[in-house]
Amino acid sequence: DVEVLTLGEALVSLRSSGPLALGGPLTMHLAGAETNVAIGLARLGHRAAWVGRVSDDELGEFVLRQLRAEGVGTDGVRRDPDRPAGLMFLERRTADLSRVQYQRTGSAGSALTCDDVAGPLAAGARVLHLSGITPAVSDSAREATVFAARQAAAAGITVSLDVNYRARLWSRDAARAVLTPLAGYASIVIASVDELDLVAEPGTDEAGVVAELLGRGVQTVLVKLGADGARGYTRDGAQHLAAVPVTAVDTVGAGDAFTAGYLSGHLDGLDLRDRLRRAVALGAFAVTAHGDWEGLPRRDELSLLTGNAAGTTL
Ligand code: KDG
Repeated sequence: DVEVLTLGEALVSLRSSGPLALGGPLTMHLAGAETNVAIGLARLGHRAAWVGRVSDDELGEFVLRQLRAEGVGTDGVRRDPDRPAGLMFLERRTADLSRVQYQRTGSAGSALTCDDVAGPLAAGARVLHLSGITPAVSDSAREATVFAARQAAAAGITVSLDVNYRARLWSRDAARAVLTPLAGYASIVIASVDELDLVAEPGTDEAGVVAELLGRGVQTVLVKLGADGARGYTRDGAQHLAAVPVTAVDTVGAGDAFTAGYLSGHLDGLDLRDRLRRAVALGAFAVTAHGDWEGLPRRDELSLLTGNAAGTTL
């Protein structure tokens, strides 16, 4: 039985080591916010499953192989014979600046439907994790996301929503119009500071957004602060946890790692502080390694960055 079910679009990410316009070698990785979360959870030994459509070609095969290798459940994955894989180019423009370019319009992943998610949802899970990226990729994916949230909430499944605003996919107003009602189904809402007013009235400050969400039945609001750690809010109060000091080489995927760590703590029955501790620990692992999820820890590695000073483990 599945502990965390998630759905969305998996992308093939092609990473450059220099300016894209100059060509040169690209390395191929699996990307996608929801698959990142599923992998983070599976690495820690949780039963995580991902639902989505992948292309019926070698790129779809690549996505499936990566997920299977990481122990993510793929029973609910559909192969789409008519549509290509969604691509994401990650251009390392300078050592300090990376740029994203998508080729995902009309992709297999964007063709997700309510019908694709109905079966896996009916099979049950403890948590359904959604991100604000999926409803941005197509009308049918938006309908599938809202359907999944509604079904899960009605079935007593804990719904987790990471706002994950992607400016290349939709405007803030379009996102707010979908994500604010969607948050009403969620028990856990995760956002960075600049995403908070996408689940509330525009211009609402952090305290106002938190009060509004808790008033609407959300149990926990998590605010990601990057190198400053994170804040967690429940009706019982607020907690701030500092980030783990590490050398960041690649921040892509850090938010998904944070979410995986938090959900892992939730599944393990930890209190808010210890959930946040695990969340920031996973965020630290993500930023210290290249790739969205490649550096995430197995359970026996959880204290690797926090236990001792950095250095060589002999
Ligand atoms: O969180 C990292 C993701 O942004 C990345 O893997 C790609 O899902 C992705 C997206 O749509 O931007």
